[in-house]
This record gives sequence, C-alpha cells and structure tokens, in this order.
Amino acid sequence: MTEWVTAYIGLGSNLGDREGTIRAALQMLGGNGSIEVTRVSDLVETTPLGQMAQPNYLNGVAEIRTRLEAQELLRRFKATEAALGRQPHARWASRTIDLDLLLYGDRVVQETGLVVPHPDVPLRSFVLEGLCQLNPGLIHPVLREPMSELLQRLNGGNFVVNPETPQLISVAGVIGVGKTTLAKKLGEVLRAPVLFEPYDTNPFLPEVYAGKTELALDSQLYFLVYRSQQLGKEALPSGRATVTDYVFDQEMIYARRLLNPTQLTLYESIYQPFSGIVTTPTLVIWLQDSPANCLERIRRRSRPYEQAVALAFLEALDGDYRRMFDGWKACPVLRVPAARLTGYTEAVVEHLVLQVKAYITCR
Ligand code: A4P
Ligand code: MG
Repeated sequence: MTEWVTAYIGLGSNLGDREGTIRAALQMLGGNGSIEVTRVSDLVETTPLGQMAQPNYLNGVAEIRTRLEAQELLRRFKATEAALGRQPHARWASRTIDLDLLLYGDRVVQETGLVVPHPDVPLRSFVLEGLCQLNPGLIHPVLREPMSELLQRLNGGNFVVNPETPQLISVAGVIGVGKTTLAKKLGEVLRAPVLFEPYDTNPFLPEVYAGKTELALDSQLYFLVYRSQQLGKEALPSGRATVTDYVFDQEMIYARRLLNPTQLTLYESIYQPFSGIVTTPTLVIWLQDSPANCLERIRRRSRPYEQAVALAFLEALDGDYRRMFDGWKACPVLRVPAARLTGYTEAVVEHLVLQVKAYITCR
C-alpha cells in the first residue's frame, strides 16, 4: 500500500456485451478499499487497429484513485480481465475486456511486464480524447506536453508503430522556414540518414524562378522522379529512421501554384502512380513561421534564383500547407514553431527528439 495516487485506465472491449463488460470491470475494480473509480469518459466505437479482421471496439478511459503500487494494480487488472472471461490469446486478439494502465500519477515505470505511461498513449486519439475529457489540463509526464497537444497531432487518427516498415520522418513547411537545418540536426541526433531536396541539381528550377513558366512542368517532373527514387519502398531500411527535408505530398501544392491548366492535367495523371510507390511518412514535422520571417531567411541565405520569390507567393504556400495538414490522415503531424528552435539549444533538441521518438521505433 502506498499514498493515494490518481491513475488512468484504458478500457477496451470488442466481444459480447461490450459496455456491460466495461461497466462490470469498473465495478469489480472499485469493489475493494484500495481503488476508487472517480470518473469515466464517454465510451466510443472504434475500428480495430492493426489491420486485423475483428469486430469494432468500444473504448474509453477511467480515472481512479488508488493506494496500490503500479505492479499490484496491473495484477488486479489481469485478474479482473480473467474473471470477465478474457481468454488467453495471441497479442492483439479480440477480447471481452482489455484494461491498460495508461498513467500512474506522473510516475515513469520501465520494468519487465510494465511500462507507464503506456507507450501507445500518444498514438491513439480515442485514448487522448478520453484523458482530455476527464482532465483537460493533464500533462504527459515523459513528453512534457499537454494531452490536448498530443491529441491535435493525430488529427482524429489512431496509429500503430510498425517496426517492419521504414520509419520516415519528413520535415515540411514553406520555403525559407528552416527545414534543411532541422532535418540535419535530427539526422545527427538520431544517427539517421538525411535525404535532401534536390533543389540545386534541378536544372530547370533557376529558369522557372526567372520567369520561364513554360519550363515549370519539366521542373516538377524532375522533382517527382528524383523524390520517388529517394523514397521508393525498397530504398529505405525497415525499422530504422530516415529523415527528409521535404514531404512528398508538397509536390501537388507546388504543381497547383506553378503549372498552367494544361500542364497540371498532365502532371496530375503522372503524379498518381508515383505517389503510390513512395514510402508514407511515419511522422511529419511541420515547421511553421510567418511568411515575412521566411522571406527574411531567403534573403539572408541568398541562393540567387530564389531572390525573386515574393511575399504573396509564400503567403499562398502557407495557406496551402495549412489546408493540406488540416485534412492529413496519413500519420501524426508535429507542429513546431520555428521560433522555438532558435539557437538549437541542447534542451530544445532533447525535447524535440523525445517527441519524435514517441511515434517511431529506432532499432
Ligand atoms: N504491459 C506493459 N505495460 C502495460 C501497461 N501499462 N498496461 C504488459 C497494461 N499492460 C502492460 O498486455 C500484454 C502485456 O503488456 C501484459 O502482460 C503486461 O504485462 P495484454 O493486455 O495482455 O495484451 P494486449 O492488450 O493484446 O496488448 P497491449 O500491448 O496492451 O495492446 P493494446 O493497446 O491493448 O492493444 N483497436 C481498437 N480500436 N481499440 C483497442 O482498444 N486494442 C488492441 C490491443 C488492438 N486493437 C485495438 C485495441
Ligand atoms: Mg492490454
């Protein structure tokens, strides 16, 4: 027995009377003096994660106060699961009831058979929504970010870390925001290869910037071919991090801005098959700054052909990125204001890398 600790339980069921079993589990847990169930979130219908043919889940979160040690609490969960008919099973099989210890106060536990906070918390909207509903100010004790911020990164999605696929981290944002610097830094700290945008080898780009719009299609095709080679499914190692200083999908943004209607129609029909063969990012880092600040950086780095870029163009791109990421479902999006990275201090980099690691596996 210990002093009273507030903890959060992830509730899940996808067999039998799902709601009845969840309520019964909470009643059983609360039926002894060492656990008090204080609040229960809405229970929501979710489709099964992990691409298995299974019935839908009912998921929710409960807040408890407990005097049990974390390991003892987990034993109670397992006993309750067994009493409610959960069969010994393969990992991630259908279950009458699943009780996960999401948080135990702000303790961090890394023991055999028990990891707290539960590593899937940052990946699941239905868990974060439940936590936010019960305690809007709750901070993730390892990531040191509000649960509401973690929720926003998922855009309503639920994700699974898959070590069998390449762990692609793509840095996105308008020209001049500082993507390359950030990508290099991440590559260094994660000891991961960094793939750069081939802007300096694209023979058409300076001419397009100089006003030769008839070469815009050539320039876009150059990027498309080069990027699809960089990001081809066979090109990146599985289970390891790779960083890019661009996101593949930005190609459509630039195409819409730079191509005339005839070029765009042709480009779109070519884009589709290419987009099918590239690796989907595991995480996007969207670096954000005002278009005026980006223009200032472009002036300072003085790549000659970029000097023609106008503020209005950067403003338009900024809106395009916003629209793209508002509807982004492919992976979590970590929004980083450029001002927060000023000087890339050790503390800033450490915090950023902590966030990144929550969404990938690094072998
Ligand atoms: N374990 C370690 N840390 C913890 C913790 N903080 N809480 C160990 C609970 N258990 C923890 O768990 C496997 C082992 O993890 C335990 O022996 C324990 O020592 P388990 O509950 O027996 O097995 P599981 O539930 O299949 O695995 P796990 O890792 O808990 O996965 P999840 O997150 O429960 O995933 N789709 C939807 N839509 N909704 C779901 O709730 N759940 C799963 C299972 C798959 N798909 C789903 C859902
Ligand atoms: Mg479980």
